[in-house]
Amino acid sequence: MNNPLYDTMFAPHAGKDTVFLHLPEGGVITHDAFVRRAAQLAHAVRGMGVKAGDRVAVQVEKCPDMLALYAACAQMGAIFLPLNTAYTGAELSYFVGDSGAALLVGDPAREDELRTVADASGAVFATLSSAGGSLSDAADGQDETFETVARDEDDLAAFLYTSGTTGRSKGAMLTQKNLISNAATLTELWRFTSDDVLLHALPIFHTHGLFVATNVMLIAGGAMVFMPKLDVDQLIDWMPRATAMMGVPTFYTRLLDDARFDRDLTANMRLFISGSAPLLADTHVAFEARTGHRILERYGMTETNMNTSNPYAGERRAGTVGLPLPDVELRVADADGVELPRGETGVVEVRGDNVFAGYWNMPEKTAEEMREDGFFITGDLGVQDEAGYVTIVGRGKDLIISGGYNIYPKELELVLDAQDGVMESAVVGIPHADLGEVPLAVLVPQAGAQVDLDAVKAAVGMALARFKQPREYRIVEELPRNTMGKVQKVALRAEYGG
Ligand code: MCA
Ligand code: AMP
Repeated sequence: MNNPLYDTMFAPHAGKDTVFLHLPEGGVITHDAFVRRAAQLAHAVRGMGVKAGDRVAVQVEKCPDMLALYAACAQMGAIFLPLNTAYTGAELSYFVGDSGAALLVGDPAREDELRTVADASGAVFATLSSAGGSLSDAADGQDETFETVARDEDDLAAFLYTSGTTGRSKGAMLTQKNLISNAATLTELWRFTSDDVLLHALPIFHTHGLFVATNVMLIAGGAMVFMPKLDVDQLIDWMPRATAMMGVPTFYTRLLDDARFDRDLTANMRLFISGSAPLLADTHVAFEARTGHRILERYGMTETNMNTSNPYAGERRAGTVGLPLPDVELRVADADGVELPRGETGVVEVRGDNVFAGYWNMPEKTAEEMREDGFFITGDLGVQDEAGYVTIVGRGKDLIISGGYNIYPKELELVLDAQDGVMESAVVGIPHADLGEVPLAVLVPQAGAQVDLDAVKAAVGMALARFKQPREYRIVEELPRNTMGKVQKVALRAEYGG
């Protein structure tokens, strides 16, 4: 193999006239057409000066060409760096600058703003969307074959930025091997084949929609119903023609809220998979009562892809994330990395080909989270039972997961603390029926000052993506602290969490 990622995921599809993407708005894209389009895009991207090893930052609405751009980057050895479409210009500037991206591909609707971002860090700018753009124009008419650039399995394939407890996002570097090994394991474990039709309503800028859902279907050779976003009507419309679905817990609670969703509608489905956030045992139970299907829950992270999964054939235990994957070593450890006896709660650590190569340009951060023996410290608190099932019982890291998106309180607190009249702030997650958790901000005014909440909200709106913004604000005289002076977020959650 001269380029393991391309040769595993994409090359086998050349010449196949089977359906790869069903487009809900009408039409299909075959496997062969997809591979040919990727080659055209690879020519276009190379024409913009991108070479193997360069980063290609992409903030584009979900569309077939965006997926083909992932394949194009694999074929030309460039590093694919997808970004949440909700990110503001301020957030994007950091990602493009930090990664040193050679090319920023953005939505034509935000061309002026994004071109400024690209210019500021010396990146070339191009546009792409389902309705076209300068990159699609440059690709149209190009040769439909492209000579695959040789790569090694340890070469980098993608960067995914993940926030952190310091408030500064880190570029997780994923190698070809990370992606291939995990997708191959999941394909086999979950028994995906070319007969499968996956309902794909997740975004493709995160691990779940791209490296789990899409990579698994590429290896299996099956089809995806490629929906722009979660739309319950569309899911219900396509369900009788599909065999599987992957989603965050909000997908499942929203389906259960719809009376049309029942046993008959799901009769053709063989598998429902949930991840990215805790699935309530209640949801699991209600889902089985309504449909007869037991949701299969799994657990992973940007840095590691997937680590555990409930079994396909064995018992799927509600409230657990299942067993370590066959090629992932997992231990529940104490603060020194020493494995604890089964049944005791500790930090989940994992080792295997799935574990990333480190954070871009942050060797000290990488070292902090990596043990000398190669185990990665996830920061999740877990417990493993005698049979090996893992339950995530909490997070050692200060993290809010809202509708499957991660929000690090520190990032919000830094913005809030900088506002006029604010002395300090604390952000905590409070329960939310639809999204699991949402952020609530507690502000302490400076002595004698007034906090202008409208001005604070406006500033937060400029700085941070909408999904990160606090849903509620409280103004208090002081924050609860322990004897060490540390803010007691547990107390804040108890007070405001309803
Ligand atoms: C949208 N909004 C949100 C979220 N999504 N607010 C908080 N949390 C969210 N997740 C806000 C919008 O800004 C907007 O605000 C309003 O909600 C409606 O937006 P819309 O786009 O219509 O929302 P939606 O379509 O209902 O989306 C909710 C969703 C979506 C379906 C839960 O967020 C989603 O697809 N989440 C999946 C995320 C995901 O793929 N995570 C995987 C990460 P306003 O109206 O005020 O403007 S990978 C990962 O975690 C690991 C590796 C793993 O294990 O998989
Ligand atoms: P991310 O940084 O987006 O990769 O999010 C990874 C985090 O999501 C993990 O460290 C967990 O805290 C959480 N997570 C993912 N899947 C699950 C799950 N099935 N149950 C509980 N938490 C999960």
